[in-house]
Amino acid sequence: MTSGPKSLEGKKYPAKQHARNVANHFKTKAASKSKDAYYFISGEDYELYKYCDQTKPIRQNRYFFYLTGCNIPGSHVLYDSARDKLVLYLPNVDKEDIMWSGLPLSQEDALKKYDVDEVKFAADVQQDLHAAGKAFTTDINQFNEKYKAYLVESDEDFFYALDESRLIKDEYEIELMKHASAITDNCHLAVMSAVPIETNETHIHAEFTYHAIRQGAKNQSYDPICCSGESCSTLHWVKNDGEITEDKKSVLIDAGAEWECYASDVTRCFPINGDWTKEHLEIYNLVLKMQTEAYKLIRPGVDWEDAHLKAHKVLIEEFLKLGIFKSEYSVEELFKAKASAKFFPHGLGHLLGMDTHDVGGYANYSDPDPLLCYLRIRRKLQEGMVVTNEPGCYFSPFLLEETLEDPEKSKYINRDVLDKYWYVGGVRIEDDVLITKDGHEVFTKITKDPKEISAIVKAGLAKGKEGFHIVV
Ligand SMILES: [Mn+2]
Repeated sequence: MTSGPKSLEGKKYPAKQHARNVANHFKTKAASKSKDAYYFISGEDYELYKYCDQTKPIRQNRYFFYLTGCNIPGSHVLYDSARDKLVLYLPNVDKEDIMWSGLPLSQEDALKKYDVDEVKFAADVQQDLHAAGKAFTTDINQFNEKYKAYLVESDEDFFYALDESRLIKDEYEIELMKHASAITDNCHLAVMSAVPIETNETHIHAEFTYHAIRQGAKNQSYDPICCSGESCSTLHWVKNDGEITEDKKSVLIDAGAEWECYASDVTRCFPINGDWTKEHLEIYNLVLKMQTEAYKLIRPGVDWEDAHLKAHKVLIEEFLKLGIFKSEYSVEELFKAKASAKFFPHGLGHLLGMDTHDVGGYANYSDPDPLLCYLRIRRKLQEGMVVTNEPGCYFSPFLLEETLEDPEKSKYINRDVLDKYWYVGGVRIEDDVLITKDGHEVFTKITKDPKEISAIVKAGLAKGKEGFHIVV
């Protein structure tokens, strides 16, 4: 699977339609400002490390990619909305570069490859911008500074138009994201299957990225989060260096491969020796129920907050059944007291696209409500959005310290029951979900059934260390 999805063969990334979508949103938001407007965005370019002739890794500017589908460093794009004309500017051809890096893409081939009306070179940018007069851009930076006399940066309405366009994924983007998810499924399966050679969190990180690169995905959507035991309670644990000793019992891996600048973001948990402990399985099933109940609400028109708060209610109900919350309190009382906030401190999910936490969610991190302040989508769901459904439940001494020390907050909790769960650390289950006309479609196919997971881990263990090639 080192080449792209078959369904996209012979098709172009729909850059022209993206430019039109931006223009439509811009018109609706700011009619006079957007009239006959030009948009100009510079892509990322090579930069050297200080005192060194080595280049920094490049992550393409997402707004530039959205309007071109082009990953060539040093390119620019200009859209003339009045004439509906999209021009891609490739970097000037430099003979010395050819010696080191080989022949660049020709103008003719670029025109065949990209969905643009014309392909020019960077040397033409100045005169074209001069003819345009003014052009909206995202920001003035090191790649477009020499054109700043022509550029209008950081316009709120222009950003709004870009972000509202990126919010709704078209068929081409959906195929890229499904492909990223399929690669990620295989990587998670590989990680679950290779426990004999995973005696440190680093090995899990290695196994995941190795299998992503083998499938042609050279970039990860974000730094993989690989934890075991109590480190599973740290939401963005990226040290990934803990020894995975038998006593830790639980593993959590949150990682996703990227395909052509499009992300996947998936979390799975499994027991180290294939056998779930009682407490680990109880929390796993609880989180699975949170996710299942949230799925029942995931369709166009539903407020994301409602799905998120539903997941909190499920956590409260299950904590009452497990005895972690005292049975003298009702679900409603516990919900009003926001007693679940520190056990499920993040949001149910976020938008997913070119960015892992994609644009257009309008989070409100200063919301005083502890149940909502980290929720990254504060709007109704619409067809064509891609979101993650990722409830979690954590036993973090750091997060719970204040709750346990405050009698008003700790009165809901049976401390002796809670104490049995610290070693689990945390459980999160995360899948990538497209909002469809009538409901949703889940991209991620890797199993989350605890019995199947157990069987996969055990089959790997049965192979023993000798079944794998490892460098010690
Ligand atoms: Mn996520």
